[in-house]
Amino acid sequence: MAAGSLPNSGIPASNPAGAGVTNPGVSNSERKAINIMIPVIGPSGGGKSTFIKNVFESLGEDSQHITVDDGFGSCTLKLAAHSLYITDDVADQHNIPQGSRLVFVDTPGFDNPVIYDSEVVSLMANWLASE
Ligand SMILES: Nc1nc2c(ncn2[C@@H]2O[C@H](COP(=O)(O)OP(=O)(O)OP(=O)(O)O)[C@@H](O)[C@H]2O)c(=O)[nH]1
Ligand SMILES: [Mg+2]
Repeated sequence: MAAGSLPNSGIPASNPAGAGVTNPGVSNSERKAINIMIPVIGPSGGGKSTFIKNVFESLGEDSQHITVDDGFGSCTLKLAAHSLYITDDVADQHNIPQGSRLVFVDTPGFDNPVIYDSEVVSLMANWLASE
C-alpha cells in the first residue's frame, strides 16, 4: 500500500479532486470527479461489512475483497476503503460529476475484544484529518 493511501482503495488519502464538492451550475466536462466518503461505523458484529458487501453485490460489483465475520470473532481490524464508480446516469441525476466514486470506509466495530474503542475513534480521526 502506498504511503498516505487508504487500504484497498487505490486512492490517495488526501483527495485532490475535492470530496463533497459538486460544483453546481458547471457543465459536467468542467467538473472534477469526486470521491464521496461514507464511513460505516457501529458495534462489533453489527453488520457493517455485510452492509457494504450487499451494496456491491446488489450493483453487480465484485465483493470478494470485503470480508465479513465468519462467526469466530471480530473481523474487521483496520480501516478498509471499498470504492465503486457511480454510473453516468446516476451522476447526472444527482448533479455529481461523472467518473465520481462512492468510497465506503469499513471500520473495526465498537466493543470488539481486540481494539479499544478509543483506538477505533483514533483511527477514524486520523483518517478524517488526512482528508
Ligand atoms: N440475520 C442477520 N445477520 C446478519 C445481518 N448482517 C450481518 N449479519 C451477520 O452478522 C455477522 C457479522 O456481520 P459483519 O458484517 O461481519 O459485522 P461487522 O459489523 O462488520 O463486524 P466487525 O467487523 O466484527 O465489527 C455475520 O455472520 C453476518 O452474516 C443481518 O442483517 N441479519
Ligand atoms: Mg466488519
